[in-house]
Amino acid sequence: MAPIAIPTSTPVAVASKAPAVKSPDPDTTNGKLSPALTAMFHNWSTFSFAPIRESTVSRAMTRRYFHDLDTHAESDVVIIGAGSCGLSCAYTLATLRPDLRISIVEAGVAPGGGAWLGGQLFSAMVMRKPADVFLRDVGVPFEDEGDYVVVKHAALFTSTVLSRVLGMENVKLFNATAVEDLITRRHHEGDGEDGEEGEGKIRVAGVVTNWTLVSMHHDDQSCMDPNTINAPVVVSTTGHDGPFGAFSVKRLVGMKQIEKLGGMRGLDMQAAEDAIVKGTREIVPGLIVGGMELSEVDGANRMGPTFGAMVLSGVKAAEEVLRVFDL
Ligand code: 48N
Repeated sequence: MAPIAIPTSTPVAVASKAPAVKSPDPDTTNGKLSPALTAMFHNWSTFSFAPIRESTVSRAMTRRYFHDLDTHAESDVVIIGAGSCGLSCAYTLATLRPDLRISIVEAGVAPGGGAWLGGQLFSAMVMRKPADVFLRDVGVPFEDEGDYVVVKHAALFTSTVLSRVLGMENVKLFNATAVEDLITRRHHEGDGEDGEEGEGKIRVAGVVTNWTLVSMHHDDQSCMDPNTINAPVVVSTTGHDGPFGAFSVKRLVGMKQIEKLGGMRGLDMQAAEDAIVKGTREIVPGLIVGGMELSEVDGANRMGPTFGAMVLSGVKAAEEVLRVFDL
């Protein structure tokens, strides 16, 4: 068999660095510290914190946390996974619908998923256009390289989206908390896809949660029952790898709601990103899947170290939620 002709790759001229597109100036004091902070310099000998009792700190944390647990026990939307897709969905949805009560459940202590670095531990993050539209909306500065843009450090993207999302009144992040199952209802509305009775078909109606450390030790501890969050719509963006990767779609196979997973295919940037964004959808009633978790159910290619599909899949997932709500 003739050897495969490998196209001789001509070195790509490095595009001249366009000036970084600056996000709107944050409300700094134009590079100066406030007078109150400046006054601290050289006055440490007389410095002292206001008095406090330990129980005051404990109550300040627990009172708020249990109030949030109580309030969000009934949420309008739960987003599983605070990676680049889940956070982009949360930003879009919470911006469009500040009336919706949105819970984000993230297994890691640190939200952000795989978006703290660009690829192979390099720090710059690449996004193909038109994903720069999202960066402008959120206010993430980037260098414009023509068909793609570069955020100088992936953590700049993730921390900016995180700060926007966490600053929104209608969003609560429950991190270090794993979704370890889905709340379901029998879905009797009409026939199933292939004409059977609705028997066996389910509608997702919320999530089952536990502290992640507990979820990871069910095999070596006696039963440690979970908690729950009811919600009519769940968005699952749990990624394709990691200890809980592709969580919800694997659960759907276990519940016989989908026959089997398509399994993520090899890396093909060009094919993968369009497929993930266009394929973001409601997989079973009440459950929308986006980001790299979708590659596992659809058998889409992976795209490697480019994140445009993650943010725009999050935007599309938000649109799918609104479609369900506006039904
Ligand atoms: O960043 P990920 O893993 O997932 P996405 O889809 O937001 O972004 C994927 C992206 O980082 C890539 O993989 C890039 C583009 N590479 C592609 C390639 O070809 O390699 O975030 C998922 C988040 C993580 O923070 C997990 O901790 C969390 O979801 N998570 C969960 N949180 C709560 N409960 C669970 N059961 C659960 N499972 C995962």
